[in-house]
Amino acid sequence: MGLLVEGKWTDQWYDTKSTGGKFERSESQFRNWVTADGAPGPSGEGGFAAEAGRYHLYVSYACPWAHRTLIFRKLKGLDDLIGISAVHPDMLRDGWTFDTDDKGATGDRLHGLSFLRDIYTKADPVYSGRVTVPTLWDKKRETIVSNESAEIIRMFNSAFDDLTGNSRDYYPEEKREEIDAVNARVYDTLNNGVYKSGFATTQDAYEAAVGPLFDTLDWLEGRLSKTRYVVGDEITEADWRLFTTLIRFDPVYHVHFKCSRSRIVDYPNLWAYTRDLYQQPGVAETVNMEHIVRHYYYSHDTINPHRIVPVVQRRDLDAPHGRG
Ligand SMILES: N[C@@H](CCC(=O)N[C@@H](CS)C(=O)NCC(=O)O)C(=O)O
Repeated sequence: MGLLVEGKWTDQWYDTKSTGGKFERSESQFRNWVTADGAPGPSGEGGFAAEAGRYHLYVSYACPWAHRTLIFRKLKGLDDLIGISAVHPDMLRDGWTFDTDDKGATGDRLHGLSFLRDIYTKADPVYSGRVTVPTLWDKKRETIVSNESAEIIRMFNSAFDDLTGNSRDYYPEEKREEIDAVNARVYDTLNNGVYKSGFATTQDAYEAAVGPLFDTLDWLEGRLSKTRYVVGDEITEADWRLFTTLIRFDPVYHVHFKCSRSRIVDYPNLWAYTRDLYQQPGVAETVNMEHIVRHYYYSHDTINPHRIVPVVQRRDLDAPHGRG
């Protein structure tokens, strides 16, 4: 695992020395927006109009951030408009690769390149920073539109509606304030909280992450005892952002990232809710449990130096959820 420094690949792990053992995620750098007419979005520059076949999405099936974008692509009927390439689940010295010796790893369908970093240097030959999925590529301007999943899902939610005729809105105006508030807590303590727990290199940093993490799960369990979804009885963006962490929790985070106080199956509402979301049309096919399990245990040798991939318990995600 490494990063690009002025376009050159340097093999280095996350630096936690300068932060007292804490894992700090760096900000995504490509922040343009695809919009219906190409007008600029909330950040970056304009000129990225929604068009069928113009954009290509680079993902890892293992990654919870990329998973959000796969879900929105599916739910919003964008399969035929936006192609995808999926990286290999092992992320080692070269970072994400386009090796294809694993089922589900497609290679780079667009350019036939070897590494995801090649996509970044194609967009910016002197790019410095992490090379992450998801990455949304514009074939027309030959550049990266965005590598920020929270923004890519917002684009997918509305920018292509005129082309698909699918106007289901997962971020409705009247619920935005509440969705944003839930997202903020869930992001900090849970989506990113599992990483803060797992990558902490001091006891204090670990405990500072894992305490709030389980407080949030307890809080969500309470909310889900009252409403079917986290913000009312309709599915919103907040549910999908939560789902990609919940689905990885028991097989991966509970063990590998030491989020060990409880499992999701120990929470009746959260567990039924996870199945409810999993069973929504199109969602199951975005979940690749083989890549999820393989990626984490095999790639993070600082926390699992022998790269033993555990035999995990298989749960029946298709079991009736009894909600709604
Ligand atoms: N803020 C980004 C985070 C993406 C991210 O960190 N992806 C991970 C995979 S789960 C990655 O590609 N990591 C590679 C690295 O950090 O070098 C987003 O939400 O899109």
